[in-house]
Amino acid sequence: MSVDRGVKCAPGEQETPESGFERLVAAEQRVEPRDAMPDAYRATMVRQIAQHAHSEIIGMQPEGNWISRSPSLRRKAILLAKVQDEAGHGLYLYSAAETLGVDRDDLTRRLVEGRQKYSSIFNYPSLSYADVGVIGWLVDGAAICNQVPLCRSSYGPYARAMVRICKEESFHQRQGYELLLTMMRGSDAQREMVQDATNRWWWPSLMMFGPPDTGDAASPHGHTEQSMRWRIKRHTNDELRQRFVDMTVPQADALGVTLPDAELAWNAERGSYDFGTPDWDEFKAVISGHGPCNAERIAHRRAALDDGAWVREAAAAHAAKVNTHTLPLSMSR
Ligand code: BYC
Repeated sequence: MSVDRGVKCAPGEQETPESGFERLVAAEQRVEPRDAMPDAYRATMVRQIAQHAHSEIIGMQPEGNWISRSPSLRRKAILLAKVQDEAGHGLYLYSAAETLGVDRDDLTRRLVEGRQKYSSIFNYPSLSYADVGVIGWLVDGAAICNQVPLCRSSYGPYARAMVRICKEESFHQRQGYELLLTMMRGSDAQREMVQDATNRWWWPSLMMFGPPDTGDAASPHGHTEQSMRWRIKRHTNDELRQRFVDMTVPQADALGVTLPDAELAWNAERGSYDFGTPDWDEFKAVISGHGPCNAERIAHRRAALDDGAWVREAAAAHAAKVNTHTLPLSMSR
């Protein structure tokens, strides 16, 4: 399909699918499913959106672990709603991926067979109820930092899905912080639980932003440069990581917890916090399947897929029956 959203090529210039795509992106217009796009752009979008969708679905597990052991009915209702929101995010994202010509079932197979990644953060265990609060505060906080710029991502269906997801993530972050404030006003044992959870989730939260932009731990086949040219990504991984640290340090102070980094210090010259280096060897191990919970997370997802097969078959059979009854004869064959 040719590109015609008021983005015209120069007089005398011959329009090609490639130049149409480039002009669209340069003009900050959205690329829509029927627009011509380079195969590599399509493959990058499928990879990123699928990885994101898988993260939302696998991300239900660490918190879902605590639903039946919530300390009150109110906390249970809040957590249940939050985990359901993550399922919804997964569904928006799989739908966005499907606009690129891939199939959700196939993406799920690629996940359970270890052929597609999901966020490193969900391969850590949630050991106490304070983890529910810290996941909301730090993990959703990092997600917001990373995802707000994606609302301006060049691929239209992804950018639009991100607008709604970010609104819900902001709400999630506040519920986590509110839970932690309540625990910090409680007993010494509760304050210790919050500090312990903060100690365990801080460094993995910094790793969510991906490998560093430069240095030995940078990815040898990193995507940032190309993705920034295509306006999929708007900032590098390190820029967003810094933004997250700057945003979170005052929140930790207000809460009364210590972030587990001896190198954390305000740098007046840069107008930002200096901070230590995450353990990039650990990150590499986690994203290549060797984190503390990788096997458990995938086994759980695979079991849910197998256990739900009869539901999907029944739903498909029902849909076929309803369509046969309601569509005109010419359309029902
Ligand atoms: N974990 O060149 P890079 C949530 C991989 S859900 C695993 O920087 P890119 C939430 C990367 O895929 C949070 N793998 O890549 C849900 C690449 O792999 P390949 C999920 C990672 O794509 C429930 C290689 O490392 N958010 O918030 O330009 C409850 C090189 O990296 C990770 C999203 O998915 C990682 N952390 O940038 C609560 C956001 N980081 O190709 C909360 C959308 C990197 O070598 N995604 N890799 O196999 C993005 O913004 C980007 O894809 C990333 C990575 C910034 C994550």
